[in-house]
Amino acid sequence: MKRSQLFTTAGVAAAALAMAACSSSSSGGGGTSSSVPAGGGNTVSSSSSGSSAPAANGKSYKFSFIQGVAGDGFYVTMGCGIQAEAKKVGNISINIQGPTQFDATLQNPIIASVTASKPDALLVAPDDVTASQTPVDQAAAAGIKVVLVDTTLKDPSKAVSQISSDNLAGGQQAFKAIKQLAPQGGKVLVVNTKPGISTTDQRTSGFADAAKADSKYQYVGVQYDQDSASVAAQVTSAALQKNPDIVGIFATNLFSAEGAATAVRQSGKSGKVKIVGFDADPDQITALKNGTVQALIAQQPYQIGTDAVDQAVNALQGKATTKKIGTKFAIITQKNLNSSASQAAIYKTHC
Ligand code: T6T
Repeated sequence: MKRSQLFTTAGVAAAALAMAACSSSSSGGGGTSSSVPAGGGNTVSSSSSGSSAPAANGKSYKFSFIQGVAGDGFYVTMGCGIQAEAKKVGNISINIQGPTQFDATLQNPIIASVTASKPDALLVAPDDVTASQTPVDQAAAAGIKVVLVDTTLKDPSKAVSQISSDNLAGGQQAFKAIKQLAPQGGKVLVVNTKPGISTTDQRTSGFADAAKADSKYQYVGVQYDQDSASVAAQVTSAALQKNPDIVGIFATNLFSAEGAATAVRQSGKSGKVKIVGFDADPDQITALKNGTVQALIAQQPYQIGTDAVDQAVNALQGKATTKKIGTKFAIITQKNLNSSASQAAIYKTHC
């Protein structure tokens, strides 16, 4: 897999922000023309077949990808990587489904029905570290090769591989970014999805621990938005009313960042309250351009997708797998936004 050199590791991310230079990324090669259409019911699904080129061992495979939530640019982009890699390997059909909300009670029945359909591999972003454990374990017990993409479980041992960003480090880097944007210090807030999502919990911990350890800053806690931009806007507005002297907000994912940006703009504090958001979908990029958001930490969902296919194929062919793969971040700022690398790091709305 190609990994752009412009992708920064967490360790150099803050320095990259300070320079506001080319710390951004490419999300890899182009995707297939297949897309994930919005559908009715509580799932969104699509299928696409790979090319007719045979897999290395001459077999054809059926893969399922279950997103954390449908209609999220992060998982759409991951699906593009999955489909492109499946096409490259050949003879792999891909079925993509996701719940309409980031909620294990909606996702678990999808995992169960996919398990019943007996795919060769299940690439899944579990919605809850605890509540998703049983259905994912049942898939593995049924002989399906499970790859955890993005989120993880309390016990990930049944998976042949898990692939994600280093989310704890991501939260720490977000605090460093806030420090550079608001060097005078002051109150800082986290806007997060909901407890139990491994990724955003880790980002929050990374940020909170770093903020609490710095006496110039006062951590005013976390507000939960249920992975909804409108709830994120409401809770951010309320927090800004309660603490009008907040200097920085870390929004732990795409919808949190969109909602936090709306609230800061509506309060007339754009540019005064600094926002660092995880992820980089087109709406977040608009907020960055408008000056409501100062920095976006883009992940590599496309890369996670291509790596996941490769790990599943390795497992199916009896080859060694890599138990844990960490993908990188890119920091996008107004200054580097127009670079081709930053443009390539923006999440896709379709493949
Ligand atoms: O930030 C990503 C993903 O890493 C997280 O697990 C859930 O939220 C996103 O999908 C963005 O909305």
